[in-house]
Amino acid sequence: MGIHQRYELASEQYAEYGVDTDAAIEALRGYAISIHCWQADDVAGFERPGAALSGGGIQATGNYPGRARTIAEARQDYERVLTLLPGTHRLNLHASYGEFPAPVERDAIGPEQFAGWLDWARGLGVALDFNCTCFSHPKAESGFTLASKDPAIRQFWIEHVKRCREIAAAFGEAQGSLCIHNLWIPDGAKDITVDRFGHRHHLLESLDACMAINFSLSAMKDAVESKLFGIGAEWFTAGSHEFYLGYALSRGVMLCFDMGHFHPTESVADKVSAYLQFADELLLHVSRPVRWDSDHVVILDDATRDLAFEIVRRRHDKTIHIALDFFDASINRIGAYVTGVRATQQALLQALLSPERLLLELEEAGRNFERLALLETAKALPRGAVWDAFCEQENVPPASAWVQDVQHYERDVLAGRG
Ligand code: RNT
Ligand code: ZN
Repeated sequence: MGIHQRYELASEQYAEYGVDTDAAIEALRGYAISIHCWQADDVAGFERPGAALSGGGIQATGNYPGRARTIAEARQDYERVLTLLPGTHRLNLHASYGEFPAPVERDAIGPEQFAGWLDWARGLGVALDFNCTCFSHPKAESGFTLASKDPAIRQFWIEHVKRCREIAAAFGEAQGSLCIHNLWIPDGAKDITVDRFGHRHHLLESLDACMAINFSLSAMKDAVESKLFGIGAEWFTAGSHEFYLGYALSRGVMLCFDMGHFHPTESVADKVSAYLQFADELLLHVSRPVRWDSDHVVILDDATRDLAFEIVRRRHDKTIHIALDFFDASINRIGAYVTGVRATQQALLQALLSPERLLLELEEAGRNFERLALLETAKALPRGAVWDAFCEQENVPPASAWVQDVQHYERDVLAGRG
């Protein structure tokens, strides 16, 4: 049976539960996902030849062939990824991915090093987001950057973040679409830290110094990303959830929830409606922590699905920005990207196809068994047919066909990369 026929049948089935599949597809089209640049090259960046992820408490494990070694290769990969994704998405750049024909220190970078990215992205109709890079650098080796006790180290990173905010603002102006600048720092310590207050107070003051300049809020907005622990920073992490929760709410910047940055049994989905009682906007790093903040490729698991429901159910005056954050170096990286973005979209689709009106009626009537039963029934409705119809409308391969395309790319392009 063809995609169209399967879709017609699925539509009828959903209609029995009061769900309009055309409307769900239309809504899904509206969700832009900010695709992280760092899966293509294992978070190495292109600051200098042979750059690699070092320190920072994060790790890309695996050695699958085909890693992008240059900006040209990375762009080639992103372009291929985009051909396999329905919808219009964004690219999330890190400061260490600039174009540096000659070395430029991180406290001296500017929009110049990213003009090529902007041109390239404009050509593809893709908007950019941005991140400062406070790791993989000699001045981060102590484990502390903005929360360091050394004023010279703090000053260096403050200057870097200021430069990055300026780059984000330049992106936003040029692309006519808000650029989010997300700040994550690795600051923390392996073992019992006596002066937690001192480090956190430095972090607070550093952040205020970073944020001193106000840019147009239609060009750029700031987000701050909390974390529970890092490798080698198991005991103390300065930028914890409570720290940034307080910072975001008191300074009017966005909070970023990364799904890997909480205790393993905590639900990030549950945090969304709590936080949005006090703020209008937040950023998500959709990721898959496996036993730790492992940044496995996002799949359609319960955590991703629960989060998607919260995104779809948000109140209309609230904004949730969706970004991805995973880096698996052990599998085909183009396949990793497409799997992760499609899984996130499929989670959103599942939420958009949920019989919400009926569920709410049952809930409000106290019919909790019936609510549970309907939730279970809805899981078995044929959303795959709706997904394939969406892919077809968007001229990208359906679920059954994109893997082959990635295999061809591996054979024709990736295999030639040393
Ligand atoms: C690290 C944070 C952060 C990074 C990227 C590369 O734990 O999740 O978002 O993954 O900046
Ligand atoms: Zn993250």
